[in-house]
Amino acid sequence: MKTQSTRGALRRGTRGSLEERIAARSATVAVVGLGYVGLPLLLATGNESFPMIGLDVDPRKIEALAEGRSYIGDISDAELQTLRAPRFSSDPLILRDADIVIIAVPTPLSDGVPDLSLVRKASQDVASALRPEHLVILESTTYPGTTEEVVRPILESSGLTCCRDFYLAYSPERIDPGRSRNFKATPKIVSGIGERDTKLAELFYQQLVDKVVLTPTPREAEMAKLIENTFRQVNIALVNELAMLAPELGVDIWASIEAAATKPYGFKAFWPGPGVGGHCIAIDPSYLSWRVDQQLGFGIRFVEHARAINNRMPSYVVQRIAETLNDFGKPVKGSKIMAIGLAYKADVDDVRESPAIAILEKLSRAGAICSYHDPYVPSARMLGGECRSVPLSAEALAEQDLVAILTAHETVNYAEVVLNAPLVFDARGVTRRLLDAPNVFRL
Ligand code: SAJ
Repeated sequence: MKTQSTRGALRRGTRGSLEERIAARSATVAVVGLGYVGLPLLLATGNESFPMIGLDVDPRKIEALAEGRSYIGDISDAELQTLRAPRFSSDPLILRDADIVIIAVPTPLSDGVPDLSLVRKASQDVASALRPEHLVILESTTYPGTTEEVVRPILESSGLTCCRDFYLAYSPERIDPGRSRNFKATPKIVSGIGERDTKLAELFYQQLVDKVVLTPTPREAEMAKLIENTFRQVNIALVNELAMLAPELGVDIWASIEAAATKPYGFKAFWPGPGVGGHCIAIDPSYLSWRVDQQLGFGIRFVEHARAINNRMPSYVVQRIAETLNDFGKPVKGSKIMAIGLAYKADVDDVRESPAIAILEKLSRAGAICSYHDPYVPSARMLGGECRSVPLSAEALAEQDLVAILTAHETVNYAEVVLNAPLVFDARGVTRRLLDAPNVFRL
């Protein structure tokens, strides 16, 4: 147990070992990449009294943070302003002042192939400032082998040796955008290249979360994250495929899933939708399938089929909307169609990979006159320009030919939508509890 005098000495900057500085929370923590993962992580370290450094290549982010302005929906300006003297910069050399450096940059797909360019760039930035006793942790979602085969060599290009001069670990992010899930209560998977690498990373995360889970090597930790998100992608695809078959079987898929969800064990409900957006579920499973294909020469058919099903949903929803209008003697061409919800999932402002945008683009190309209402998305670049969210009113709804519910934001009054819109196509099942109105059609 650290005596008060030791803690005091460590706080006053007496060096002590890295272990001692982590336990005393005097170790300076730098986060590279201040997006929806990095900023909450920086906040969590600041809340546990670690001195913090935030590094990002985007000067606008650095400027906003320096002024105490948050650009992440889940983090308020007030929370940012509680941080004790954080340092923000776009200059990698600031990392020399850190003891722990965490890389939390995006890992997108480029033409369907994993793109580790941002991880490589961040690793090079860290290598340029690497010094003995640095602990480097990768949090970005990636395929098994990345920490060891991609990050480690770049860091060792500094001339320092992993597990001897500096330490390297992997810990997948578990930030859940749009739901302010308790960071501390979410178990953290951790694994280092060597024994001390693991112990240092474990000790660090023990200061932030209630439960740290170790895996034998970083590969299992990298794989665990992909399993988590592939599980979601495959199960979402399953209910989407069943939703496309259900009408032919005369089945209300929503009622069937609701009934199945009463099973108290061995089942988790997933719900059909207009497609899978966001930068986790739509992307992460492809890292796994690509890696398997790269190493074994074949992809994971489950993942590839699931991706194909989910990617087909926007076209399927457009087809259903066209059929609904047709049943009422209205062609898509010239019809006024308003989308309720543009964000990729409920109660977030993020439109990346949003199926709602794909659907509006398709309808617009078919000649529909498209608009949208989204309380979280005031404007969006689509339909060949900048579109603004239309305020929701009885008049705005009544003048549509059809309203398509594409994101299930909690704050929207769906009864009002059903009452005033001539036709409603509900791709999120939010009208299930409403009166069975003759103008409502569901996925
Ligand atoms: N979706 C469905 N049906 C479902 C669930 C989701 O169509 O039953 C759609 C959503 O509308 C969205 C997409 O899939 O377009 C992804 O939704 P998501 O709920 O998985 O949300 P994400 O992409 O923000 O996933 C994140 C992930 N967190 C991390 O990767 C750290 C995921 O692991 C979390 O489980 C998820 O949040 C969560 O639980 O909200």
